[in-house]
Amino acid sequence: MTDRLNLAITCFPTFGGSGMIATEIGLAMADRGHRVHFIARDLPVRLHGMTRKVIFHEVTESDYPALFHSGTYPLALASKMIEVASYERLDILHVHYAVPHATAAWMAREVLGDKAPRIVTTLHGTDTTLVGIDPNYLPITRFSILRSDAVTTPSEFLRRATWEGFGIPPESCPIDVIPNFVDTERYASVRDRQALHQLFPGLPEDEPVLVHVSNFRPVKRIGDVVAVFAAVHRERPCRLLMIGDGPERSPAERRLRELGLEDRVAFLGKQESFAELLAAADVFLLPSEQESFGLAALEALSCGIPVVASNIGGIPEQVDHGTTGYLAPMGDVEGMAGYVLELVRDPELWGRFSRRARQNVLDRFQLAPAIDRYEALYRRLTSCPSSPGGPWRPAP
Ligand code: GMT
Repeated sequence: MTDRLNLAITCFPTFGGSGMIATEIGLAMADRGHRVHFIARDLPVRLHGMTRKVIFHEVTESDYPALFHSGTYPLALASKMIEVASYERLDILHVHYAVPHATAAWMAREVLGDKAPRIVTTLHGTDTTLVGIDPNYLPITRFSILRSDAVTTPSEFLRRATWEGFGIPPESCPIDVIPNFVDTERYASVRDRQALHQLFPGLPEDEPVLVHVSNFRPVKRIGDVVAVFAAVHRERPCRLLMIGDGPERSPAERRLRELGLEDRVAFLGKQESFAELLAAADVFLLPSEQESFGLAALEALSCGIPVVASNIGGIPEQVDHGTTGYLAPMGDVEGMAGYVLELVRDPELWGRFSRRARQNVLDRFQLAPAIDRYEALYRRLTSCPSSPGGPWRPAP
């Protein structure tokens, strides 16, 4: 084994934290001299313009309509994994999001036998807390997690939720917590209100701008984002910036029209880059029902923007209540609105939160130490002898 690892990453190519983290890991590993492949349905969003650093393998499904009622993607993915692993002699296959990626990786390993790369599965949240534990997928997801050579989660919360949700005794599946990270240079605390003036023409200097970024799924409680904004606006005129898209966007736009607040809100849809907008805003809202980590909140904190969020999942592991943001019980929109008002009414308090938010990210959530940990994990696995035709960990 040479020092240079041959690594393949599988992730969802669309907008969303798991794909972003997977892409950043791949790019950082390439910067460290490793040979990096991506195996995915499409070029991951953050790889646009970066393709010369890595090798991209597109997964293509065949269309055979008379027979296939639904997607054969996991089979096509497993086949592509087998192909790439065989011809490229992969050391590591790192899959992000268990459903269906960990299962495709397990299928590939079965075919490859002792030529299989080591498989790392990073769980991201709904693959454990929602989709993975759905009885329609639970047995195969549980099995695929157990058959991975290593499993990681971005938070302590998700580690526990995985053991509990799948009924896995911790000793039969050690899980490494490697917190998500952020590029602190890209998400910097350079405040330029000018960035907001195009979106909100005539925006007064002292008018607060609240911001939310997500995939607008029901777990994000977009209705609560609107309700918090409306409650704050009653006391102190403000604006709301909504970045991302998904099924809850239209209902939110409808509700804002009913409230007569539509002119005070900008919906930007999916954006490839929005750091300068985050940095120019005042408070980030994340009233989610589920959040294994909440990467968007970390990006806001990195820009020095205090976060007001629900006190659930992995959020308290990165947002310190009363120090870098405020946490309230899920659904407590009045409480969250009260916290936003505290912050926007008191510039000194806001400044303290902002400085500590940035510092906390610099101290705990930088990219390089996280990449060190993934690299050490890969090395640990590749230095471990493989038991013939199976994982080196005890079988489930
Ligand atoms: O939030 C989502 O549904 C998207 C999902 C994803 O695949 O990107 O996000 C999950 O992974 C992110 C990256 O680790 C985490 O920051 C999010 O908290 C997590 N979402 C949930 O747990 C709901």
